[in-house]
Amino acid sequence: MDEFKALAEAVIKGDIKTAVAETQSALDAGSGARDILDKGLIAAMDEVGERFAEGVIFVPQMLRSAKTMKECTKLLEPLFKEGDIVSKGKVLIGTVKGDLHDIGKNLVSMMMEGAGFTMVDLGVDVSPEKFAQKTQEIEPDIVAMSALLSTTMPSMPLTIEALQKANIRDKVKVMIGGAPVTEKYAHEIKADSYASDAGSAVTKAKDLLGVS
Ligand code: B1M
Repeated sequence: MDEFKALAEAVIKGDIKTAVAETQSALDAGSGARDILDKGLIAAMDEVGERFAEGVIFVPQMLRSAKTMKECTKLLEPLFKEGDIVSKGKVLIGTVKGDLHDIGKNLVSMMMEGAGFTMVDLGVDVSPEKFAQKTQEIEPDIVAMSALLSTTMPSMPLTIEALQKANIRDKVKVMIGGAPVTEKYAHEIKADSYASDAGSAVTKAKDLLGVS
């Protein structure tokens, strides 16, 4: 985090103006978008999470940091585009029911779109029924679910169940991810794939569909 200390500190403080300026000056100085994201922004959000868990900061400060990160991410977004216009596949993505965390999901969506996938984003707090209904409607190749809370993870197998009930489970691949989610959990609930971060979500999605 040292290389991007001022940026990380601004994100932790929720100082949007400074954080955006620091992101821009890191880009101007030749830093890679991936490094800025991983070593600056995500590292800062991990610190925010730790401070929250320790009771040093509270929900409003977490929200402010989240808003700050989102503003910085806007500057990085164009740099994740691979410049490919042929769609690699359609992906329906959302954060599961009861869960309002969307930064990680948005990053996954942004990187997948940049890599050539067509993304349909259902937002946050998406119920199993909504995932199933939208899957029937838009016929995606992949249904991608994000969860950040251990209490909302059970909505993932419920969504798979809803796809089964609607007789469409075998028509789509299911990918899951989010901080508390693991590869083991993906096996347990019979998801087709798990990705630990936005970059590997792209690789895993390509593997699932057999595209390069
Ligand atoms: Co919340 N929160 N939060 N929060 N929050 C966590 C997740 C927590 C770990 C903090 C902590 O206690 N240390 C904790 C969860 C504990 C647990 O269940 N294990 C927690 C809690 C408890 C809560 C509340 C319950 C707090 C309260 O109200 N008392 C509440 C719940 C609200 C709800 O959802 N119903 C809550 C609320 C919030 C805010 C709204 C204030 C805000 C979210 C704002 C927003 O997203 N728009 C917030 C934030 C910001 C966080 C932390 C600090 C940061 C999350 C984040 O954006 N990280 C977080 C602590 C932490 O994660 N370290 C915390 C950066 C982001 C890039 O990473 O989302 O992990 P992440 O995404 C990664 C990977 O996980 C992966 O790729 C991404 C990029 O590499 N990934 C996927 C994600 N989805 C994927 C999907 C894929 C593949 C990969 O395939 C489909």
